[in-house]
Amino acid sequence: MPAAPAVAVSDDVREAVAAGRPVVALETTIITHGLPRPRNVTTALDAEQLLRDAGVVPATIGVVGGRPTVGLTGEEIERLGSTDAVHKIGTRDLPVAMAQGWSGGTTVAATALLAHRAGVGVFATGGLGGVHRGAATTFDESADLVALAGLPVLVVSAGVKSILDVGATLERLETLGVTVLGYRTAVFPGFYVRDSGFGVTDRVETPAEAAAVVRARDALGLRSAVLLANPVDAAEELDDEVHRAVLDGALADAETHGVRGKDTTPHLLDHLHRASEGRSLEVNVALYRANVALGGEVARSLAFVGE
Ligand code: PSU
Ligand code: MN
Repeated sequence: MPAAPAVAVSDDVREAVAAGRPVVALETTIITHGLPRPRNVTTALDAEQLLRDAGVVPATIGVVGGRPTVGLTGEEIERLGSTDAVHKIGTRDLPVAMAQGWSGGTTVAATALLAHRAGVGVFATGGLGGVHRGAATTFDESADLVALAGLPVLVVSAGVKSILDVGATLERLETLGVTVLGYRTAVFPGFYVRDSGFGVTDRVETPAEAAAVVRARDALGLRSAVLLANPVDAAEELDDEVHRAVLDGALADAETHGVRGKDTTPHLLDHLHRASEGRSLEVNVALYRANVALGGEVARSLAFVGE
């Protein structure tokens, strides 16, 4: 008997990939560790519906009972989003999760890997992980960056969060050969705000232009990701003063509590959501929806090639 495949792929996703129909991968750490309950589950299910309404197959990716799964069911998403006993699963955790039967949310890095394995080339998230402040001494740099260096996917994100060292993150993306495209902007977005204070040198104006960059990368045989940086809608961004105040508070709080390693990002996000009285949460949900919608458009654009 052949060994069971390491990655379970739902029939929906498998058939769409085989037929060349548009599919968008979605991560689950945003559900398990990024957003508070019950918004985490409603946001995840809304994202799937938004894609279906646009004629795109959603592939929400996570680990259930030790099984990396591409195309979770609604029930599985609800279960991941409502239990405490779930893990944050990065690339290096995947083999342990499989061997020890964990359930959990996959980070951008682990999700991109699983998406690529299943033949899904477009992935939408809220914000990418990056170089943390103080990384020069802590060496805390998200594994998302290294993952994107070696996986030929397109990731839509609202830049990286201002909790990070944005300048250092952009430098690392350049070193790692990740193509960074501003979507209708020459300014790198700062997640909660449209302007991180840093520029991007390359930009595209339409989903079709982003798709053209992906095709050129593939024609060249480059194995690195394209990061499509989509700024949050101007009407939705976080007020500048609120942003600065809660950000400083969050960083100080993490320092006081000696938060380290994989707990850092969830801790900072949770603090921001509470300190801004939910306003950062609304921004997070809004930009996530926008990124999912844009991912859907790029996936459609890529799928229509040669028809
Ligand atoms: N950005 C968000 N919400 C999140 C994350 C990023 O808006 O929940 C998650 C992603 O899954 C990302 C992870 O891959 O945080 C990065 O964690 P770390 O910094 O530990 O690599
Ligand atoms: Mn880290």
